[in-house]
Amino acid sequence: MSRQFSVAVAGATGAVGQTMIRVLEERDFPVGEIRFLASERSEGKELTFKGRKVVVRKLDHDSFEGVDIALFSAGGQRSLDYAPSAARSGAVVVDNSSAWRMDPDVPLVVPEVNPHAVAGYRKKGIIANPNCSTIQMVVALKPLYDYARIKRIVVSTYQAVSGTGQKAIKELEEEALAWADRIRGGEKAGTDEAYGYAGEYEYRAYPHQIAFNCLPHIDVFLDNGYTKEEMKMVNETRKIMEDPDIQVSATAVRVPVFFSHSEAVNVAFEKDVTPEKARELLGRAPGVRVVDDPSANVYPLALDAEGQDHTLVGRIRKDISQPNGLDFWVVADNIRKGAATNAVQIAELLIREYL
Ligand code: NAP
Ligand code: 12T
Repeated sequence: MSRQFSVAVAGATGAVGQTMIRVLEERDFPVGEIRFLASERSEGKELTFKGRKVVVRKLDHDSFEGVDIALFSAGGQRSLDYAPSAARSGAVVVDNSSAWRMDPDVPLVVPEVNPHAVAGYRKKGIIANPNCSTIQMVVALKPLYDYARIKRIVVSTYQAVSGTGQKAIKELEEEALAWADRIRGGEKAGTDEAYGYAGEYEYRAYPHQIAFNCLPHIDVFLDNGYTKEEMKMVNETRKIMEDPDIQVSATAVRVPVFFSHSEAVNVAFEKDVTPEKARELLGRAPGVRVVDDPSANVYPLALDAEGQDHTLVGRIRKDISQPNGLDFWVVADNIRKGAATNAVQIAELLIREYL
């Protein structure tokens, strides 16, 4: 029988953790023992893995004895506090938070783009999973980069609330249901009373109502006027593509969508890439599906990407404003390819090539 691995999931009760568990099952990852870890709030709760009940334990420094692979998605602070303990216990950590991504001794990996970087896990015992918005963008850019190099990227994101976790999913649901109640209760559509909360509601996940709104604000604002989410797209793209000269400017926007991030991407290449060439390159790129027949109303949609693992690319067209430019639209499930699936793919690469 081929080798089986002891796997721990830290943050098992969360939006990403729950999906990670389902992805391990679906992909038939060779799991021997499984450990589910979360906060003390979840201690004793029962989750299932392949039909068996597994009791959730409290994440602690001694949680990783005998663990081969520790998948972390319990927030950046928990990654900073506990990933080194897990590594010291002999586990290889695949971390979903932003805590370790820019550490020069931690590889930042998208298996379709820089699988060789996994080897760097030996330095700290930690591999970082990139930000969801970065992952889907570099999956689409890699085949184009290999053909024509990239000088500059201008990207605007339309990000789902699930990226913020379970409380934000609930918040959008509650805001939408409250709106429906007000409309049914006779509030006139189009009035502030029907669409907004007019101060009666305490926002928890975001500083403003997210239902029927767009918030140009994801993660915290930095001194340069960008948000941390936007700067992740700049710095992580350079690290994953191994090209510090790529210029990136990003605007990250939260939209009232439950699952899947969409992105409008504008790229300046070093040489011309026709839309036909781009469709050909993307058509045979791993992890990509070209969905691009606008005359039949066919283009990537968040609802179509939801629940699957491909990065969908469409609306591919020549940028009329500059030489060697392309515009396109990229959509992927932020919880699957943007987090859980990418992390499990990294673990698969690790056990296949290194453990
Ligand atoms: P979530 O739904 O809020 O879940 C948070 C998880 O962390 C829960 O399992 C929670 O356990 C656990 N947790 C919180 N505080 C803890 C503590 N003190 N000790 C142990 N466990 C604790 O959030 P999520 O969306 O799953 O996100 C979780 C992490 O993944 C975050 O670090 C986030 O940055 C990262 N993430 C990454 C990407 C990406 O781009 N790759 C995308 C989304 C999220 P309880 O249920 O017990 O509270
Ligand atoms: N703030 O992994 O709010 O760095 O959508 C991912 C998603 C951070 C991250 C979000 C975030 C990350 C979000």
